[in-house]
Amino acid sequence: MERTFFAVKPDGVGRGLVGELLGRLERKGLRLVGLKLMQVSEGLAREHYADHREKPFFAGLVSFITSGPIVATVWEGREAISTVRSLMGATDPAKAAPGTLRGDFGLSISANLVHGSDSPESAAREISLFFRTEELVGAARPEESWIYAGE
Ligand code: 3AN
Repeated sequence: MERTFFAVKPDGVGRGLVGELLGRLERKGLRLVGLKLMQVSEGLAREHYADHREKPFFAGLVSFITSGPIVATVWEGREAISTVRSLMGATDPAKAAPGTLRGDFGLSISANLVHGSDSPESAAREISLFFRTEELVGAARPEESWIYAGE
């Protein structure tokens, strides 16, 4: 069982796509264990995107993610990290396959709707940046495993 961090960015919230985007993960069979609508501070944004601080688009990343509310979530399931990444589609929505979140709903590379952790290390780091332990609920309940695909 694995956990991953997933966020609907300000463009997804602003366009009214929260239900659609989270619904795709729910219908895949992932279990929602953390959820909050929040305004990201500049400090949190810089920490979240620390790996990108040398990139030319770093300032744009920080200003975009702080430009409006995001929906921060944590999901649990078998191979949750790679499963969410494949549901998201390629970073550039113009190249993302139809059927993926970015392939179906996006076109801009900077306003690309969603973020998902790309490794176990980034998942652990991002979950703890955005959530306190007590805000996460729903540790695996084997007796309900028939509800959730892949457990
Ligand atoms: P992903 O979000 O698919 O993990 P990363 O980690 O390579 O992609 O990039 C982080 C974020 O930086 C992307 N979600 C996107 O918003 C932004 N980004 C990536 N490449 C570019 C680029 N060439 N120009 C502008 N923004 C970019």
